[in-house]
Amino acid sequence: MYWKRLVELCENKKVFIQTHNFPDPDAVSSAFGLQYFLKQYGIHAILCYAGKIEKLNTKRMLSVFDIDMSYIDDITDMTSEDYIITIDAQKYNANISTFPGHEIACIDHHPTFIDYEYEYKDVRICGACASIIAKYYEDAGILISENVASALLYGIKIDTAELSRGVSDLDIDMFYMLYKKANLSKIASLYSNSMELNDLKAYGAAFESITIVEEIGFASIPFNCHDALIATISDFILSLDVVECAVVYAIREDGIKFSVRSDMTDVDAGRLTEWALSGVGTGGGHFSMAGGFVQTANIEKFGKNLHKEIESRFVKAVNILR
Ligand SMILES: [Mn+2]
Repeated sequence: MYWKRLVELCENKKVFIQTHNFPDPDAVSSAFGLQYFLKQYGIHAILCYAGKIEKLNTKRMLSVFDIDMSYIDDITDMTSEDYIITIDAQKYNANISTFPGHEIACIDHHPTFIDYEYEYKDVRICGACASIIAKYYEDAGILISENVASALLYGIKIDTAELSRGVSDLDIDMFYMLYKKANLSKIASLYSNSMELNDLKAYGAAFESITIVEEIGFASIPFNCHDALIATISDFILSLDVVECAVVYAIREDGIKFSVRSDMTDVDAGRLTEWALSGVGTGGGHFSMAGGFVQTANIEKFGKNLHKEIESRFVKAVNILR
């Protein structure tokens, strides 16, 4: 009956559901699923985010599932009295902006890095936040619509790379439950036409630059490229048979953005990235996927040969953490 506490908290309040910045399919579907869940109890929540919805398939989710999400600048009436539920993200994380409202609740599937006293906290380590939201329906005995089931299933599919990454029992159970209720052709439509022509340029640059050292594949993109695309390219490079770990980075105006993907069973990708970038930038994430960032001012710390230095930092970090 844990969810009742959330419902009670939100009664007669203005409620916002905030995803992490640059929301991905899991964040969007979880926020949408929670919005619909709360609606069953007469609570009308508004979905909001900062940053951009970058990837084409995430943008298309909004029309395919009829999801209404507001960019923070378009919300002019949020006050400190209003309640915020952070979803697929936690307050004080680097990937979530602070909005005027009061963060009373958090539902997430990532480990907590900085504690915060929410009135309601539901953090479970699993493959997708959408699985946690699907469980709310099951536990509360609320009928899930075909549309919401489809959105949540898509969130699980994408965040777990088709049930191949970071999967827990909860993900499997919810996948099975949602699969029977979802509109599979709607989901299939999100897999076709998912790439923009400009994305190909980033793929091209990454392929040109690829090097492999001790089963780690390194690739760089020497121009502005959004986070989601760097991550997709990193996933792609990990699929090479000779690669156990992929490190892809883009040199952008604000600094160097890293995306790390790993199949290694003995090294945590989040810790690896943190180690490799220590002293120059920040890094962290999950066991099999992580991100990192180095500000422009610190790039010179890598010395003359940026790519070589990045290679040696990651190789060294793997050997230390092993
Ligand atoms: Mn997620």
